[in-house]
Amino acid sequence: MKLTKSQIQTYEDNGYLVLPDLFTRDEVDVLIHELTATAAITDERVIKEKAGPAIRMVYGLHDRSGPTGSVGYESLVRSARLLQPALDLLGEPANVFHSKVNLKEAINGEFWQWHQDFGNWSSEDAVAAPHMVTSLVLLDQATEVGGCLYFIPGSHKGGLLPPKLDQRTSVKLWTVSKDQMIEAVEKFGEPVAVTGGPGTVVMFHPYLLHGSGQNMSTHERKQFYCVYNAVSNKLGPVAAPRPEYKASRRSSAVQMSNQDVIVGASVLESA
Ligand SMILES: O=C(O)CCC(=O)C(=O)O
Repeated sequence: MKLTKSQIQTYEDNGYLVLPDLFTRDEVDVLIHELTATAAITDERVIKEKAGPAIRMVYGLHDRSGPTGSVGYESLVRSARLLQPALDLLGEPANVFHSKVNLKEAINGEFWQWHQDFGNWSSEDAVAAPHMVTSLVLLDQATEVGGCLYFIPGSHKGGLLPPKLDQRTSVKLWTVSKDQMIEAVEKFGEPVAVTGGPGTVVMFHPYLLHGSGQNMSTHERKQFYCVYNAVSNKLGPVAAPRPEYKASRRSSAVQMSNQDVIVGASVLESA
C-alpha cells in the first residue's frame, strides 16, 4: 500500500497520519492471541506496572530469535500494509529499531508523561537523526477514558526539546518539562485524542509531542508500536548500549513479505 502525495503532506504538516481499519478484526484477533501467550513468560522484555503485577509493555514481539518473538508480529512488521507506508515516508530501506505492545490494565493502567520519542533515542542510544517513523497499530478500541494517546499536532516542527529524565512509572522516560509543554501548546494548539477502532494504524514522527493518561475504563488497552529506522541512520557510541530488543543496531533492512497477510503460529504449524 503506497501513500498518496496528500497523505504524505498530512504527515509532514501534522507530524502524524491515521490509516483507519488497515488490518481486519480477524487479523487483530491473531495478534491478541499471540500476545496473550507471549506475555505469560518471565523475561526482562516483559515489563510490569510499578504498583502491581499487571503488564505494561512487551518488547521484541517481531523478532523470532528472542523469547517474546511471535509469527504474527513478524508477519505484521514485514507486511506491505505496515512497512510500505513507512518506506514511503523514509525514502530508503529501513530496519526495525524496536517493537513493543503497550498495555494498560483496566482502571489502574498508568499514564505516559508528555515526551518526544527522539528525546529517548538521542539520550539513550545516540541515534544520529530523527529519520525514523513509529507505526502504531490499535489492537482494541482506543478511547479517551481508556487512556488513549494524545498528540500535539504540528509539534514535530518545533524540533527536539531538552529531554528531562522522569522515573515515576516502571519505565524510565525522557520527558518534556511542564513549562515547555505549556509553551508548545500555546504555539501549536491543544492536544488531540488518538482514538479509533482495532486494526487502525497511526504513523507518527519522532519529534511529535505525545503522552497518555491513566486507563479509567473497565477494559484493558493494547497498542502495538513498531519503530522503523532508515538504514543510513546509525546509532552512536554510548557508555551502556541498550539491549538489541530496545534499540537495534542491526544495519540490515527488514524484508517485505511476498504475501500481505498476518499469519498466526497455529496457521504456520498446520501448513
Ligand atoms: O502507550 C502509550 O500510551 C504511550 C506510549 C509511548 O508514548 C511510548 O512508548 O513512547
